[in-house]
Amino acid sequence: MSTKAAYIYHHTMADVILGPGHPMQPARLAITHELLSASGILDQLLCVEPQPATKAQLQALHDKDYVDFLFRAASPIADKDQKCVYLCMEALFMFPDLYKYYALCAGGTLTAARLLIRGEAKIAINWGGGLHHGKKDWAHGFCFVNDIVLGIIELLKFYDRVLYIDIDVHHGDGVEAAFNNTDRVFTISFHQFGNEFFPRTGRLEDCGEEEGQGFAVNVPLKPGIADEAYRNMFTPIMERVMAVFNPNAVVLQCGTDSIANDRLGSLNLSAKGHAECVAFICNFKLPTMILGGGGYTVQNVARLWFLKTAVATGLDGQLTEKLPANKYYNFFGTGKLNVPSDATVKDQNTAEELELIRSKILARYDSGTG
Ligand code: V1P
Ligand code: CA
Ligand code: ZN
Repeated sequence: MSTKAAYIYHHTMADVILGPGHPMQPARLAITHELLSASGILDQLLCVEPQPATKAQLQALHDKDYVDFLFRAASPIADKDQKCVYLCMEALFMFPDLYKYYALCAGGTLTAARLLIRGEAKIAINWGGGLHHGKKDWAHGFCFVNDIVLGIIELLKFYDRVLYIDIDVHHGDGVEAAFNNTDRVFTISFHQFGNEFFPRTGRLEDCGEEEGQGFAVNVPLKPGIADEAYRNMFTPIMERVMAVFNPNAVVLQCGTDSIANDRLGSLNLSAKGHAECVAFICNFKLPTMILGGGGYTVQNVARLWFLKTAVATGLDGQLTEKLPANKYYNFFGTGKLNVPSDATVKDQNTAEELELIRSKILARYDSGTG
């Protein structure tokens, strides 16, 4: 009997509002869920409701004082000086259920890790996770915890080598930093870079330190890259990384802010083009955790996470070009599943620049060692 893919979802997360005008809208989780339910795909998945991560579990990465602070951060008696130290810009966005919300993000990813470790699923999806900027003692870029680092620490109890791939438009700085000095986790991030684009890190030259030298890759891109050019970077680089690192498990952060017409990102992939990356990675048939992340045009996030769930679980043969009838139908504007690239957007990456980035990265692994 083949194992079902696991889908981790807690309905209370989708009701949270991070702040007035905040671009990150957890409602995208409920809309994705509705598409999965309306299409009948949900019934074919192992649906798991996560428990919130405990304080002890959060402390596998985060400092105890920071976790204690988060626990009381949204309360009116929270210390204002501590807010400045731990939250920086993020202090602007406090909401009553902050701790509960982020503990569930982390709990979902820890659940995904355990399902993979126990062999109860070969693919485990947590669209509520993917908070790649979180640091051990401060919040960054909407990420008050770093569920990904916690999930990878859990996987490392069982797997020797874990590959982390980040296709969010932003650099996966928190995950890279946490594993920068180890050869047991290989991190690779494809991201928009330049002109002070957040978080301004992730240079081509940054490739890990000490034991971890050669175990981090950064693929900096300029605005406007579309499917073909992105594929021509992603496929050969990932093939080489897979061959050289030979991971036992994979964690794929699937922020959808790399697709056309995102509110924060300026890349120009289609939904199908981004989902192809997921198909490519799942084809290696390794235990794979699939996480959310960014994505700020809510209808398109739901389209893409729905499509990616189907692709990752091998159920995409059941999709049509149209969205299934669903309760948010009017909100979608068009009934189409795909989000096409915007034909009016110019790719600011030249073919020569991309070739140089690709060849510099591949050349590091020519001898076959990491
Ligand atoms: O740009 C910044 C801060 C403000 N500058 C001084 C630095 N923050 C960004 C944060 C983006 C976070 C992305 C998270 C993820 O990678 C993973 C979940 O997708 C930012 C931006 C921006 N355009 O980069 N914050 C906001 N926009 C923002 C806009 C409106 C209201 C609140 C925040
Ligand atoms: Ca990225
Ligand atoms: Zn992002």
